[in-house]
Amino acid sequence: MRKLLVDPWALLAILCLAIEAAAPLSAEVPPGPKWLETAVFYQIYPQSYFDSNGDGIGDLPGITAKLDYIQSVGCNAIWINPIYESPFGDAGYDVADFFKVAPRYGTNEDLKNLCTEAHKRGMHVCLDLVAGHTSIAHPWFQQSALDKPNRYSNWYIWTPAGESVPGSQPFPGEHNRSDRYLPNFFPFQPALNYGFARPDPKEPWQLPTTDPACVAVREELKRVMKFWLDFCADGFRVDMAFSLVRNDPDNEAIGALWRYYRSWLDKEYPEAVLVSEWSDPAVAIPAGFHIDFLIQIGQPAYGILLGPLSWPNGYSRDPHAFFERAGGGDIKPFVENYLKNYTATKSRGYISMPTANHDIPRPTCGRDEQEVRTIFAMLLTMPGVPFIYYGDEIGMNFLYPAPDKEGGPSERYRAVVRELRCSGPRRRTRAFRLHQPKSFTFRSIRLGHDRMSRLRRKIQHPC
Ligand SMILES: [Ca+2]
Repeated sequence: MRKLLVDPWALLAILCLAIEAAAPLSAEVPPGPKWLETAVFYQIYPQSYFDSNGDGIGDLPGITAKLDYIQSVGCNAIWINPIYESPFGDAGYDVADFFKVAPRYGTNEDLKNLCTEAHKRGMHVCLDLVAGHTSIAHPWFQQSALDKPNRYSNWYIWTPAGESVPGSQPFPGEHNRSDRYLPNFFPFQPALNYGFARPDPKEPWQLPTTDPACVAVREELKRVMKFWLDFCADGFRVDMAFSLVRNDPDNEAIGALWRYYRSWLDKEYPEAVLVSEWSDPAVAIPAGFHIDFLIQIGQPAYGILLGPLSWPNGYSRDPHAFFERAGGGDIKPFVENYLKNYTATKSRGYISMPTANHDIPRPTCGRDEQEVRTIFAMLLTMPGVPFIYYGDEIGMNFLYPAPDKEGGPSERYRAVVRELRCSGPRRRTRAFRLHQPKSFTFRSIRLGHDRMSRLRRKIQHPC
């Protein structure tokens, strides 16, 4: 058996030398707000962070109460997963009102207070921007689904009822159109219509990106960003940022769309940042993002390194990851891919590899403390902006199996549709609120103050 703690460090040293060769000390600092150069983010999944009122769900006052703690870890920025009004079929990634904080998390004023307290401490607050879709409970979609044409009819992508378009969904209801809509992920997340880069002339339902409806959607997203930036936010992490424009094989139209937003931000909000869930830095950063996550989707780099979706099997993992004690992985494809992306983007933006996120098991899954410390030493000293998934700073375990409270596709969808069938249009929003879980529990295992102190030192003094 190969020894884990020899090969990784040797190869890490080789990687560092390669990065240094690719980026001499005189390398240009990427454009963007100055605060990004020293930012260390703390990602918070709000429902299972600190619960200030004891109702079983984490909330915004709870995050505010923990700002000193977050700062003590060495973090000076936070990204909060979606906090907007939602039926919570997908943990808030099914937004029903982009301009309102979900009552279970508090109020808009609670968010403003959180930002104020963060700014007092020199910290920054980024929100989650769910740009590509809404909930079927969103008023835009409910209007769009009506038989009678209206302003919102083409804000979503509707395919003819008699045409078999992969993935299209019916939306039953007494006054609803017979067309089918295209979801962006789960069926209850209809895709907003930013248009098709290359619409098929034989398919008139495929609108070009210049169609007035698509332009209206584009401008509405800008209005959402402006609302929160004026309110208190310092930027956004953009959910599925790659997904907005359809049939865009060269990424030209999606790149143009995000460059449009970035140009506007640079002019009106130069201190604001855009972080993409794209996992293709060579595309996302030229498209205008300050930071792109290199994660478990898209390119295989992060998967080769951590195998976040691989399963532990004794000292090995299936499929293999580089960070496994049995040493069955191979770091070369990661190094090649990382250097290719880094070389292409180092003067334009940042590549960030988080310790974990809300979509993958924590790195403690199937690993011991030595292994996790080795992983964090690498992730927190690589170029780019560090992102620490809440709880990783205390070595929180990954609990499996755990009950699935939010995020299931089929059962949840049926429940939501059932509710819509039973509700008149004016009652629908209230009906969706009833779907919020009554409680949310999250067990954590704190592994000791000494580990947290070591990690804190590593963050504050990475060299
Ligand atoms: Ca609470």
